[in-house]
Amino acid sequence: MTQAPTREDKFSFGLWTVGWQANDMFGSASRPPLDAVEAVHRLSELGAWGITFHDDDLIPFGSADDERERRLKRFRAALAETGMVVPTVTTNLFSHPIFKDGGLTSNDRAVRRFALRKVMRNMELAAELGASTYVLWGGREGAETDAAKDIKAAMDRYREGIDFLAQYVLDQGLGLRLALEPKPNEPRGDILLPTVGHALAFISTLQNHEIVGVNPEVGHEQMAGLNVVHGFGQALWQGKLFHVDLNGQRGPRFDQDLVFGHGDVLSSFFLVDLLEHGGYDGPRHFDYKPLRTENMDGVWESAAANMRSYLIFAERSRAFRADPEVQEALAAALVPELAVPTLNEGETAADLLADRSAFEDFDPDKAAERGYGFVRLAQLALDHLTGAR
Ligand code: GLT
Ligand code: MN
Ligand code: MN
Repeated sequence: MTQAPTREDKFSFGLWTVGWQANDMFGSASRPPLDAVEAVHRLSELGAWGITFHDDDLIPFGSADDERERRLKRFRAALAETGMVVPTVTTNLFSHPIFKDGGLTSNDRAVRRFALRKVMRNMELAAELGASTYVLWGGREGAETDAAKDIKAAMDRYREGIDFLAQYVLDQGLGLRLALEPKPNEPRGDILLPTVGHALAFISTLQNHEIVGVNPEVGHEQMAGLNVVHGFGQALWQGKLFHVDLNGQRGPRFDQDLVFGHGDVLSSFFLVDLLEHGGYDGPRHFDYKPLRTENMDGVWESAAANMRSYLIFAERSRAFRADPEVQEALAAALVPELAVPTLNEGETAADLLADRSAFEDFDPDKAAERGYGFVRLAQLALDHLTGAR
């Protein structure tokens, strides 16, 4: 039986997820607005540990200072009452029409300056609430026509913006790390930094690259037809997996933001296996949209479903790894051997050239006869995942 979620599981939710009123391209809202205070209480009751938000989720764009304070006071009280934490905060640089051509990479310089100020202001709030990660999703940083955007200039401005914000964090001692969230398209026709790979390459060009990493989202990588486990895995390997957005997606199409596990089940299983056993210790953050068909009961049902899916996969992954037959199959498939360096310690090119067994006496045809047994392993995984074992 899968355990109920606890704080130790570090499950967190965006306020914009359970709070989504389900207004889409073709229809108006199907649910009432959700008070942030209620969201904190309900998520806490369900066993979540943290809540995250965009500035505008909590304090509507353009609110006067006293209104801002009033809302923050209620929110802080709800956190104090429940013990819920705010591990991560982000900025909305995509809803207001001012950002229709982007925030940090808008062609309009005044918009870029306004965007920086909006992020800086919210970073201070993030630090004050104890957050350690600041997510930047550049949903409007992009274009529909290549005639409209000088990509090299846009990358210069993106780098200028992120480096400036990272420097601000360092100068002010805000204690935040920045996590860039890739997405290939939607709402823009094409978005800059479309995949984990693009984002990692971009980060390596930054002055302040140490405090900048990625916040990959399951569905966004799958929209680009990519393997999520590989993307998250490489980010982890590079020490750049600062945060994760877990959800579900069925292949390359519009951003579905399904409940985690309700998309590609097998990939979700291996992703949880990676997070649980690969050294990731950050929040398990869900960024999904409760289906438009659901009323508020369904919203809470769906929030619980994300955590339940994760815990099921974690439990199945432990069972998979503990199974002696799996261990034997892993060994037969030489999975552990990949951890052995290809060269001996201190071995030089001359040493390798002198090793006749590596080449002159090596029989490629004989070696090619071996089967790796990967299908057996894949089936063992499926057996465990489905509870057949
Ligand atoms: C928006 C987007 C998400 C991002 C959020 C952070 S906002 O809902 O679809 O993937 O994570 O800005
Ligand atoms: Mn996301
Ligand atoms: Mn998404």
